Amino acid sequence: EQLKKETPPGLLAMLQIPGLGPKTIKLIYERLKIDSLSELEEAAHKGRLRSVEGIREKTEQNILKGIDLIKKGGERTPISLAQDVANNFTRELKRLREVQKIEVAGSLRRRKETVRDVDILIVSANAKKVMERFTHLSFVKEVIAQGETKSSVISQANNMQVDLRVVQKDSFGSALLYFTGSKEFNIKLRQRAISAGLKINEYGVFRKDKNVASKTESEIFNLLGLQYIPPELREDRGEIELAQKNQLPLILEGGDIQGDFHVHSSYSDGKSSIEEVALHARTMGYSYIGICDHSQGLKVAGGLSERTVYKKLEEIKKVNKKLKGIKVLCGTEVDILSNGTLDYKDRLLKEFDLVIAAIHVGFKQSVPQLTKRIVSACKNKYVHIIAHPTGRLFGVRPPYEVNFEEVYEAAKDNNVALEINAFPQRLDLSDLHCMQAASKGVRLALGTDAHQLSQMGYMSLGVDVARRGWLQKKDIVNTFSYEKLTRWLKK
Ligand code: DGT
Ligand code: CA
Repeated sequence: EQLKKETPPGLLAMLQIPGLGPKTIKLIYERLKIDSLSELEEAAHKGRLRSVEGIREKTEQNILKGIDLIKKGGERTPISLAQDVANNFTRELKRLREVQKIEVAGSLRRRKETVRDVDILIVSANAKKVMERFTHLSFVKEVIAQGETKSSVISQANNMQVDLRVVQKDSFGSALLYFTGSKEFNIKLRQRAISAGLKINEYGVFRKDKNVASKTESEIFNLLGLQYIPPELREDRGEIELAQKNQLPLILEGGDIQGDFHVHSSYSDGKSSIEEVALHARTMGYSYIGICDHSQGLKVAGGLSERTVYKKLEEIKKVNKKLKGIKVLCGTEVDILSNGTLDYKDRLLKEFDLVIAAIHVGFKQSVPQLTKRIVSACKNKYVHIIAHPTGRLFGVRPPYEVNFEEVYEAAKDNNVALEINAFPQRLDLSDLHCMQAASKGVRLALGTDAHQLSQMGYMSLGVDVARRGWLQKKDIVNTFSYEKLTRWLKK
């Protein structure tokens, strides 16, 4: 940490440029007083780097290429894409006989909604072989660094950086703990260790010079007098203090989920029939499934006319008669129109088992206008859930702004749940908003927004958000039994 402070951060950034090592960076820094990527880029463009010994025109071109790559890779990637990248690597590396253990660490293990780079840890007695394979995988675009214990590559998919570390079997727990982070969490943990007369690093926990815990994370938490802290909570938001008092919240688990409230069928813009969705829900172990198609105004998404709504109600009755072990809820994702009214009249809304209200138009309205629209939807006695409450889409549009205090209050007062939309581009509400909402006594409801059967698997991304938001079973409507749910739906 001290050396980091003494070194201009720009020099460390330069180290990420493929083929540019510390010696050359030092020379560039000393001769040309360059200590940032932007200055380096400018100098390379002007051909000024060539005045440093050992740098030729070709080197300059490579440096420019490398800077481009870093700029692209410097952006954060939504977790679902990062997970795909990680899976590509772990799938291949697992096939090596030399790999005894493999685990993803970093922000991906903490299930953060976006990830900068993927961190992989491997236990192996033959690091060299593992590194050879890693750097030569077919989907590796560039090798940034290849060393004995650490290598970094850029993956073709998304230009994401992937770091691999090979560690000793005996220090796997401490390495996993360290490289899972977060950095803030690590710092707090280290302070704790120090005040107990211990030293903690990626090799173990040391008393004097004796390594007293390093094999597993559990054994390290234990030694530090802490409950095991799930990776999703490791952000230094008070979890260490609670773990010390044995008071960590028992956060939601995937197995607690009894159903999905937000699936589209071929009645609107989904790919599958009601029965197909129901059967798939049953194989997922659910006891109920909410099929919410769009309302009439949303023509681009095949919104249902009043007549079609009645047809759908009839079909769902039939499917419920036919299928055992799964209850289908006839739902709608009704539009909250620009003027704040809903896209169906109350006399139609009351026919549905489940009503989700959503904003799909008029995103550019003022904060008070948008807030008022959501609040008035909460006040409608047939509305159960507000879908994707901030409307964000990663890489497409930022969240619209609302007055959250007012939204939480309206949701709580009217017994309306806020959705955790688990569709990969949405993850809306986010973890921190979930935490706030729950602390105000607001319930949350998970929905995948699936438009085809495989997308119903996005539920786990919603569970991740809930866990990062410290949510417990009691906060989540999807954990209700069918009986409890029907009581809740009647309001
Ligand atoms: P990101 O930005 O999405 O890749 O987030 P992380 O958390 O994966 O961050 P990364 O990849 O820079 O580092 C992986 C872990 O290594 C991090 O969560 C904690 C640990 N770590 C990294 N840098 C430091 C540091 O300067 N001090 C300490 N104590 N731990 C660090
Ligand atoms: Ca990372």
